[in-house]
Amino acid sequence: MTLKIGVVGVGMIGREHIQRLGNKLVGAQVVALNDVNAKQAEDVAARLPGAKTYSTGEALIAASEVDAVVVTSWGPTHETYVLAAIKAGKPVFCEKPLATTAAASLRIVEAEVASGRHLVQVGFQRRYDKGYRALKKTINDGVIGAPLMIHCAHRNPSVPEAYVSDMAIVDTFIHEIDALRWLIGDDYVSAQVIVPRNTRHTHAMLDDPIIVLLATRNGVRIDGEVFVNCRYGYDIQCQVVGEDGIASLPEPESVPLRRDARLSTSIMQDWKLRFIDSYDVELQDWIEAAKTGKVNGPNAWDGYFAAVTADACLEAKRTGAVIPIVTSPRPAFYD
Ligand code: NAD
Ligand code: ISE
Repeated sequence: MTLKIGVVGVGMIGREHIQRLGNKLVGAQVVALNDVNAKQAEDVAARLPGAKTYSTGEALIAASEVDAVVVTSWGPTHETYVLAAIKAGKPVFCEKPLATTAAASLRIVEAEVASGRHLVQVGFQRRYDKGYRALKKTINDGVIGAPLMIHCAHRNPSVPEAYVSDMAIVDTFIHEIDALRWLIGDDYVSAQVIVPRNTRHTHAMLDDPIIVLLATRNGVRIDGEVFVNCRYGYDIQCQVVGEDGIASLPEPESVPLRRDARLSTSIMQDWKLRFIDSYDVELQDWIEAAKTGKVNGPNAWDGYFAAVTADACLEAKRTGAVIPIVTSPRPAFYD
C-alpha cells in the first residue's frame, strides 16, 4: 500500500521532506500541498507530478485522497493542524516543536488520548541518528555504569537576524531536551539557565551563548551549552559520564588530513547535513508505522514533555531561578 501524504508548509524543511519522500524513501507519495504562501505551494506542486494544492491546511487534512499528514509549517501553526489531523483520524508527522507552549502540547495529548488511536509523531530526528543510537546502546548495555552527568553543546556557526533569545531554547536546545531524555530514559525535574558574557557576534535581541542546567529524577545533572554564533562550524557534542567510564557521541565521519605541517579533520558548517541520514530513517520508519496504526518514534507525550521543559527553561532564564519541571500525569495510553 502506498501512503498518500499531504504536506502543510512547504518552506525549507517541508521541501526537503517532500524530496526525500519522493526520491529516497519507499511506500509513500506526496499528493497534496498547502502553504499560507500559495504561490510557493503552486511552485512546488508544479515540480511534483500527481500533487495538487489546497487553499487551507484544514481542507488538505480533510481531503479523502490524503491518508496521512506531514506538518512542516511555522511552529505556532502546529497545534491547529495536528488537532485537525487527530480529528480526521489521520497519522500526522509534525516537525518539532509539537506546539510552541506546554498548554498547546497538552491539548494535543488530550485529543490523541480521547481519539483512542496513536496518530502523532514529532520530528525529533536525533533519536534516529546512528551516533546517538550507538551511544544509547553503550549506556543501555551498562558499559559505563549508571550515568551521572552529561556535558553537551549545540553550536551553530551563525543564525539569521530574526533569530532571537527564546529560540535558543524552543528551536535549538529543544533537540537536546528530547534526545537526552530518550538517551538515558529519565525525566527532568528542574531547569536553570546561566547567561555568560555575550559574544561580540550576537545582537541586542539574542543572549549568546547560554548554559542550560537540567536535573533528572534519578539525580543525573546535565549542562548544555547553546552557542549559535560560534563561528567555526555546526558542532553537536554529547559526553555521558558514568560510574565506570565516559561515552561520547561519535564525531561525524571526516577524512583525517596531513598537510602543510598540520593534522586536521573538517567540521560541518550546515546543520542540514549533520543529521541528513537520520531524517531519512525517521520518515521511513514513520511511513511504515503509520500504515499499521502505530507510532514508534517520539510521540505526543514526548513533544509535550519537551514543551514543559522548554517553558521551564524560559522561565529559568527570565528569573535566574531553578524552576521545577512539572507535567500533568502521564496517561497509560503512552505506556
Ligand atoms: P520555513 O519558514 O522555511 O517554512 C515554514 C513554511 O510554513 C513557510 O513556507 C510558511 O509560508 C509556511 N506557513 C506559515 N504559516 C502557515 C500556515 N498557517 N499554514 C500553512 N503554511 C504556513 O521554516 P522551516 O525551517 O522549514 O521550519 C518549519 C518547521 O520545521 C519549524 O517548526 C521548525 O522548527 C522545524 N524544523 C525542524 C528541523 C529539524 O531538524 N527537525 C530543522 C528545521 C526546521
Ligand atoms: C534548527 O531549527 C533545527 O531544528 C536544527 O536541527 C538545529 O540543529 C538547528 O540548530 C536549529 O536552528
